[in-house]
Amino acid sequence: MMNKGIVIKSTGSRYLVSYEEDIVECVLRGKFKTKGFRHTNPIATGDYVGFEFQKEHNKAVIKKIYPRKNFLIRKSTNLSKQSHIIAANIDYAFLLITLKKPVTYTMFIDRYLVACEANNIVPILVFNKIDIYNSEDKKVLFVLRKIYENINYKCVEISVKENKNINEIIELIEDKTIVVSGNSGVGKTSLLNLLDPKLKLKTSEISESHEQGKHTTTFAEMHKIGRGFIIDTPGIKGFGLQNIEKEDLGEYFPEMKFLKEYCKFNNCTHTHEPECAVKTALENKKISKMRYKNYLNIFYDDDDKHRLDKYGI
Ligand SMILES: Nc1nc2c(ncn2[C@@H]2O[C@H](COP(=O)(O)OP(=O)(O)O)[C@@H](O)[C@H]2O)c(=O)[nH]1
Ligand SMILES: [Mg+2]
Ligand SMILES: [Zn+2]
Repeated sequence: MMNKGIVIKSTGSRYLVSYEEDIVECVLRGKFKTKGFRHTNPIATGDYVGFEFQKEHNKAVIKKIYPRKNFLIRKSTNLSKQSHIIAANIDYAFLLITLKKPVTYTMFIDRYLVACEANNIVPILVFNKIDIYNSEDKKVLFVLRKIYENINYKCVEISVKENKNINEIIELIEDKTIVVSGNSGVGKTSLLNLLDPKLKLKTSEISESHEQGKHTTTFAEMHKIGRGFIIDTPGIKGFGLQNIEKEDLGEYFPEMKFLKEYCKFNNCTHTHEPECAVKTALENKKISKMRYKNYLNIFYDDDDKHRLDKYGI
């Protein structure tokens, strides 16, 4: 009989599958076909799989992988053109943002949002460390929230340190699969530890380059939080931006997407074209200038791999 579970950890050939209240160790047997994919891992964390128990207790074999609704991918750096799936079937991507210690730049936020839109993942902006914000920071936070809420991105303000508004996070998690991203030091690991003190994951202020280096060899692991799952992502490098055509970039900025039909040219890129509805909206202050600047930055610098690396995308 086939059972359906969700892969919470994959370590090469063995998979830990969450099934009802148990964790079942599964293996893959024989050749496993993943049509149209050239990934180093045929099954990823977050995959729903069908498996059968074997005679030996607590051993099981994966027989089926269910279609993915989305996935986060990391390109291999070697020449094999293979890629590694970090996580699959993500309901929400929490982007942890801090206005200080460290500063999260809006360029980073907007690149991340574009990557989410392009990969069919719903992002949620989680502003952390509100305990250290002075009145000036709070003003900035207010303005930022307004910009992003106006284009329908959900925003939450929390303090992991002072346990503020964590109930909002818990309500969002519910029975969902969530990835947590953000610059090094914004509190990703601290949040996970707060949500489940049993985890006792190591927090630190390690440098970004060190963190990226460390993560290139490890696999993403999901943690069960209530009925949901949460993944502390090993970086979001290669999270899809390089596959976006310039002409399509506007599709991933919601405020531009909806205006495009009013531009003179139906393939308007909102850059050099006349009678552009996006530019009119900018002049009338209907859309955010900051977002438009970031749009131009992505539009013109997309080929610059080093710059993308700098942003960790
Ligand atoms: N003041 C303050 N510090 C925090 C908060 N959340 C995390 N930190 C601290 O920020 C540092 C980095 O946290 P960590 O969880 O390792 O960040 P990560 O790199 O995103 O996993 C640690 O020293 C945490 O104690 C918060 O809400 N307020
Ligand atoms: Mg961490
Ligand atoms: Zn236009």
